[in-house]
Amino acid sequence: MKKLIPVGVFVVIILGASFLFIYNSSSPLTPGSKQTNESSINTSFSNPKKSAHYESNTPEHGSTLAGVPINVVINFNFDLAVPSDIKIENDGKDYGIGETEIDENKLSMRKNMDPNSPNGIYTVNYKACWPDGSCHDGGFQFAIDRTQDSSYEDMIGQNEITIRMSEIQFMPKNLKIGKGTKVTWVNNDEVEHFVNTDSHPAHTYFPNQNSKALKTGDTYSVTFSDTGIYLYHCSAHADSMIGSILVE
Ligand SMILES: [Cu+2]
Repeated sequence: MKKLIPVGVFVVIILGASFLFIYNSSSPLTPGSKQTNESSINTSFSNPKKSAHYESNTPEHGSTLAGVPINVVINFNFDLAVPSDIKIENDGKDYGIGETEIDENKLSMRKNMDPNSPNGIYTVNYKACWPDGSCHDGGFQFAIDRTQDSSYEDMIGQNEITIRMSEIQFMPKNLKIGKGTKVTWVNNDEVEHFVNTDSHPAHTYFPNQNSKALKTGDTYSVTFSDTGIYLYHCSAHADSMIGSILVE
């Protein structure tokens, strides 16, 4: 009789552990409490689920964007292989366009997004697969809320605009431009700056927007020919020197 008690406790622990395991593997995103303020939509995000070899993604988990991202990009530290896949859903509808693409260096995969995607919370579920044929799941969320563009400087109608890099800031930091606008960054600081597309340090969201080191007086230009939001930063000051361009 004495021996039965420890055995009973053992059985309960095993049952409890199996239940937790099943619960976790059947729900890709567990309810979370990350909240963002100043948004007209209810942005309450689930906790992200990170797969093996995951590094970062753009848009970032829990971010609320003033426009539609041109694509969703997820970065890894291991070679991706088919059939890796990204799904971008809102209210049960898929807003991804075309096939999931694996970048040439095999460390990132991306899916283009419908430029007419409505405001709301988007859930990204992905399957990352490796050369040995195994796959792992992951997921995260972001929101689109076009009313957030009120904090963007409206420069629509100008064919060429300049962003100054001054006092370790992009000035203006957030701006709205029309399709086909040429944007030129100029470094007015004594220290070196960079223009790098998010995330840091993968710089994969919009690979055409990555400069070399810019010394005092150096310039760098990009012409934006597609609508959407372009999230970027300076990789020398990645925590504080961030900017965003909304192309309409
Ligand atoms: Cu900088």
